[in-house]
Amino acid sequence: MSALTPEQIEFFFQNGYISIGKLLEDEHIEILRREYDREFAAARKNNRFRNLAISNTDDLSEKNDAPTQMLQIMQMCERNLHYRELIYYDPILDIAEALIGPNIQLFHDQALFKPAHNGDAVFWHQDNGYWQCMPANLVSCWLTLDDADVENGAMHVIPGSHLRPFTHERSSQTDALFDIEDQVEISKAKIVELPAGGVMFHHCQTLHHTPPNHTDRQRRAFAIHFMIPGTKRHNTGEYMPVSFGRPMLRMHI
Ligand SMILES: O=C(O)CCC(=O)C(=O)O
Repeated sequence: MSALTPEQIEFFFQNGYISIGKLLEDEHIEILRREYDREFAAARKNNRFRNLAISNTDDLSEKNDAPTQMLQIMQMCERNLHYRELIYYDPILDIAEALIGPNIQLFHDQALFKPAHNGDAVFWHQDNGYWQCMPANLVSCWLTLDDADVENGAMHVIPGSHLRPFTHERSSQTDALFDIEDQVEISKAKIVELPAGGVMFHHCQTLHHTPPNHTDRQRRAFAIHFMIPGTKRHNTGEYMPVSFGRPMLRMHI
């Protein structure tokens, strides 16, 4: 039986996102919080994280020390067994299966941390503006370890924006993509507030952004990006298959 109702699946394909609400048990959330904090503490010592903060400098070498912080660890599943287990968590994969079918491969995962007080925004973008994948049918599970609301950095989406790609210009200095807010009909934005342990899914072309966190509450989030095997990625002028080395999460062949 599908993890989503036909109405939920239709909502996703019409709007490009769906909010599921709380999916993780409290004990599981506690373990993931502990491990998240441990990994960020270790990453800070070794400088094995990135600060995506956008508002201060275009120079990547200065970003990790920036006064505003939007911290990212890529591939938590390669650093931590609890996050390795999470990418195989059946209730999440069941939803992914309802959206992209029974063969599911990991594209990548990432921890996205907005510390209290100085957590920076993630500006408006489509994930596939960065990824350049084909077919453009990847889906992401965005999971929060803290209550996420409009004040501390909840997800904002533009319903229906997944139906076409938008042009993303790239910085020649840092390779980062520029904000495309000028192309976004912000009045159409929906805010997806979630409790700790809550998840939402979005399509890889859904325009989304998260605002800064000026509260005294941190906002710890984790995203898992799922693809179908055989997905290709634009690379130096042509589409090349994404590596078969990425973990196969479900296979029904
Ligand atoms: O966690 C955030 O603040 C942004 C997440 C995001 O942009 C994504 O999951 O694609």
